[in-house]
Amino acid sequence: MSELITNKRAAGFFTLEHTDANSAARVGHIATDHGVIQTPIFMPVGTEATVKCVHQRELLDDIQAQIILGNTYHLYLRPGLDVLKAAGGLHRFNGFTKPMLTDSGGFQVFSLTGIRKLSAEGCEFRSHIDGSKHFFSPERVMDIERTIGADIMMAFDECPPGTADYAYARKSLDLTHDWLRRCVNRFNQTEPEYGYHQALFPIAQGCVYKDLREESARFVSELDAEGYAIGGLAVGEPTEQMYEMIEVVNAILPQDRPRYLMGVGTPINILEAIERGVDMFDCVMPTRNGRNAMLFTAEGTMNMRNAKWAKDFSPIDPAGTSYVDTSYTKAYLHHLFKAKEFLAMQIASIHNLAFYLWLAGEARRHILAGDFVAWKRDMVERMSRRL
Ligand code: PRF
Repeated sequence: MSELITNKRAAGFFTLEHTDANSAARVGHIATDHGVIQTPIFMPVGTEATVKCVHQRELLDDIQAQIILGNTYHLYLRPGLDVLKAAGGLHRFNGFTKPMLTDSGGFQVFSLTGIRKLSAEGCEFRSHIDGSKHFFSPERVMDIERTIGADIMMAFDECPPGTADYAYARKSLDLTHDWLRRCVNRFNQTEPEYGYHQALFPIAQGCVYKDLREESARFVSELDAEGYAIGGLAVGEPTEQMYEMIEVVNAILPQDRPRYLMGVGTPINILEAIERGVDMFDCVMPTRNGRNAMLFTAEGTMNMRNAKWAKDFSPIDPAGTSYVDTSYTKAYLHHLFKAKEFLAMQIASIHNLAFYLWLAGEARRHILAGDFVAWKRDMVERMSRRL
């Protein structure tokens, strides 16, 4: 048994406002010292202390982001802890005044296949920037996340590939649970460095194996954390298995704490997961695919490099909520992508993020209105089209 997480806020961190009568979908809010987050929520990814191609003003006013992500691995390597500490933490450094969450590096470090060495103690890896050698232990990662100063810190875990066999998954889960115990101990021994509260979210793993997922969900639930994450999904396993594992884990996680599905996914994945009781999401898809000319809309996806848009002078997305949707035409955005203009990537990133935030907001509205399941069914069908 692990030590409980003791370094926690006295009053309510998460408030569950409403649960859908016809599904496991929920509406709630999370209170942080940098503001309130209304759930379900999508969190734009700001790996290197910026959401790529997007100004803070667009994030806050236009996209209506309520929380963004940072990455421990990247921020530790660059700008480095000395700079972040001198700045007074990540909020002061990048000027984002709303809540932030840092992923632990558990995922990034493990994508460095070939330049990492895993042991019970932690993970040695080489920097993708200059090849220098570094070591992440659970204790070190907690200390780094304290120095970065996000409102929500993620535990250090191992994320095995979706194709991992049972023996590997079993061994990996034991390691993740052992690291989690060590994260909790270090978290309890340390304090926030900048005077505001930091929450620690454990991550349930277990690949696609139901018994391991149940064991992990029970293990993390006993920590009495302020919130929980589901890791190790959308890493190469079939989508139906991902949905099944979400159901298995959410049946065990406490109802009164937020659940965060890490690194997921398409707009359809997000609605399916909301229906199964997930509250928080992050994914590089809206920004990465956007930079690659792919736009998500309520009526389906569009590849803006396609010649069919060359003379389409209709707005990018007449129903879109962002100013870019109605200020620019499809033909113009097509031209910008063909010309490799930076503005193309900016417009596409802003559009896609505004769409993801709109989608999460609409899900929230329909859960409260009691017609979420029917709305979701219709949206999944509409969004499946290729325009
Ligand atoms: N662990 C961590 N970060 C993550 C994941 C994980 O399993 C995933 C998996 N989809 C994305 N990001 N720490």
